[in-house]
Amino acid sequence: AKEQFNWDDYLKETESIAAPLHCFRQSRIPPTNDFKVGMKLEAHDPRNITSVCIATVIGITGARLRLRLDGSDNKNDFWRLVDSSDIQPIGTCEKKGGMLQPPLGFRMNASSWPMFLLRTLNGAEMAPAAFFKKEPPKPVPNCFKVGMKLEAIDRKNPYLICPATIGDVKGDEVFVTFDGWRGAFDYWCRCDSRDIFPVGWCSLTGDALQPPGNNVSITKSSAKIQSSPSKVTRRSMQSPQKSAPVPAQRGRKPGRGKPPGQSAV
Ligand code: MLZ
Repeated sequence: AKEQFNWDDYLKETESIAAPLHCFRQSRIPPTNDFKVGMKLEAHDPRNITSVCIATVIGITGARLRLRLDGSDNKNDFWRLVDSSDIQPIGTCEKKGGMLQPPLGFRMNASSWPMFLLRTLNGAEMAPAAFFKKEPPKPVPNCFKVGMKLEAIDRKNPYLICPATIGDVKGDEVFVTFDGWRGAFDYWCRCDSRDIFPVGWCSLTGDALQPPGNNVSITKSSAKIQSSPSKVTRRSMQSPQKSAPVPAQRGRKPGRGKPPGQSAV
């Protein structure tokens, strides 16, 4: 059976430390997620953040919601924490004197928006205001340091939360590097991003933390060509910027496609 990823062991193996809780814009105890699939709410359109749209909860994962904008397609789902300031109860926009907007890429003619809005809200199950939690305050200075470990959303596969390492720090920004993926998924973000979490977050929310990249690929696809299995494990556990450059795929059979850990999907 595949070994389960364990932060305590991993931190020891990599001789690294977890980024302290106070570095993150996350509540110390993840907010409870009371939402149910099918409930509707207001959300900022991720592709057009000035407009507030109607969204439906399509899925629940840990402290996050998988959302789809009403009138949009099924190719642009997005995930938000229940304490995200991007979401609010239905009625909030109107109370503030705003108007609900059709999502970018509204499937119908723009002129049919008012009627669509009436129909989509008629008889809808609206998420109660108590389900929305207050967004935690911004951490004051950027206190991340290079080499610190964290859990981060893979922005190319936003349903995934993966073990990561701070690769660089510049002003208010941090470079998030995904362990075992050789840079393919890395990104810069603000230190107060809602996409990064302290070590242990997933085990508190019940999310499935992904194992580091090479760990899986190497043991699966090239175990036979490695001389020492213990070396495989140790290398796979190193953070990307610490790992020795990977030798040209020695002993790899030709025509097997990309080396492990580099596939984008
Ligand atoms: N489908 C992809 C997921 C990669 C996830 C990487 N996260 C940092 C793959 O398995 O290649």
